[in-house]
Formats: sequence, structure tokens, C-alpha cells
Amino acid sequence: GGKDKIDALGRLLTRILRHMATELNLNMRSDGYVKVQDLLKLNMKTFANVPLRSHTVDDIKEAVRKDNKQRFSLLDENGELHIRANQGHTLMTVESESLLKPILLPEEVQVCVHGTYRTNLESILESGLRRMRRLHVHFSCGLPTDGEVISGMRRNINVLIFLDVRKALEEGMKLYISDNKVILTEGFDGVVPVKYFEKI
Ligand code: HQG
Repeated sequence: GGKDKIDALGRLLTRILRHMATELNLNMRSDGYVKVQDLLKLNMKTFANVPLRSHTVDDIKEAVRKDNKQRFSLLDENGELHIRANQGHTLMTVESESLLKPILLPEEVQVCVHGTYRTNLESILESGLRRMRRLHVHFSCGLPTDGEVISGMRRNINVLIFLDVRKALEEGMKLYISDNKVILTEGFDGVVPVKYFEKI
């Protein structure tokens, strides 16, 4: 039905905006925005097997509005609608400073927690939290309540790692917050060392 089509559109938008701009020759600004009209020209199909070209600007607006983690932002500039992913990028052309707001004081953050899986824990305790393919390690600024989704962690995680925000900031780790309230950091060279874990 319509909902599934919009869901599938949202998933494709996530993939393109986080990971594929370069290979698709898509014009992306350093703050992650691309023109919606450029997106709608791409010769791709969504996971519902619907050609991107058959979607409309209104479909894109609906996908943005209905996204359960507020993954996207829209921007109207001189009558031209732009869209970006708020976080999760792997593209080196996206600059943290223009996409994200720096966190300067520990008081700005109540909780900072990374969700992961038991199978990763041994390795994480050995080498720290790594950003893997992405530009940043992701943290949520709260915990999911009653099976709700929360931006910044997956739904089915079974281990929580809390970051000592004060210590991290004091020692010069750069922390950022995205428009959808995900806390992001490159750590030091892509790694958040174990000594910044508050508790697990
Ligand atoms: C793990 C989803 C072994 C890390 C979520 C994670 C988030 C290690 C995985 C966003 C490790 C990386 C990001 C180490 C880290 N050894 N495993 N040293 N260091 N890991 O997808 O945080 O639905 O890059 O714990 O909600 O899972 O896509 O990061 O399990 O916001 O919008 O390596 O993706 O949002 O996986 O998820 P990811 P993530 P969306």
C-alpha cells in the first residue's frame, strides 16, 4: 500500500544521502544537502520496486515527515527544496562542522549511550568504540521507552555503553549533536577509547 511505498522511498533516500552521493555524481553541499529535483532524476528503484522518477516532491515530504527517527531535514532555498540526512554518513565530503552542532558543555547532555550487541563487546573492550564505516560513532541522548525507537541506536541492541561526557570534553574529544538529537563523535582518530566509558 501507500505506506509501504513511502517507507521504501525513505529507505532509499537514507542510503543515497548517507552513502551514495559521490558514486551517483550527485551534487551534495558540505552540510549534506542535495536538491530534491536532482534526486528525483536518478535512475533507481526503491525497495518497493517503484522508480524514483515516478515519485513526487510531496512523496519526499511525506517520507521525511513520517520517518520514525527524523533522519532527514528539508531546506527551502530560493524556492528550491533541498534534503539531507541528519546523521549516519560515510561520505567524506560531508563536513561535521557544517552539518552538526558542537556540544561544548557536559550539562548540555543528560545521557550519552551507545547501543550495541554482546557479540561485539569483547572487541569493543579491547580496542574501544570504532566508527567503522561511518564518519562518527553514534550515541543516543536517552533510552528507548516501551519498545519505542530512539534516534541513535538500533531497536534490537542488547548492550548499552554510557559515555563519560565530562571527561571526554575535558580531554578534547569533539562531540556533536545532530538535528534529530543523535550525539556523534569521531573520538580520537575514529576511536572512542575504553577509558571514556562511564559504565556498561
Ligand atoms: C560496533 C542506526 C566490534 C558498534 C542506529 C555497532 C544508529 C564494534 C557496529 C546508526 C567496535 C557499527 C548507527 C569494535 C564499534 N569491535 N564492534 N571495536 N566498535 N562496534 O551501523 O551505532 O536506523 O556503523 O557497536 O539507530 O549500530 O540507520 O553503527 O554495532 O543511529 O538511521 O560496530 O544507525 O540508525 O555499526 O548505528 P553502525 P550503529 P538508522
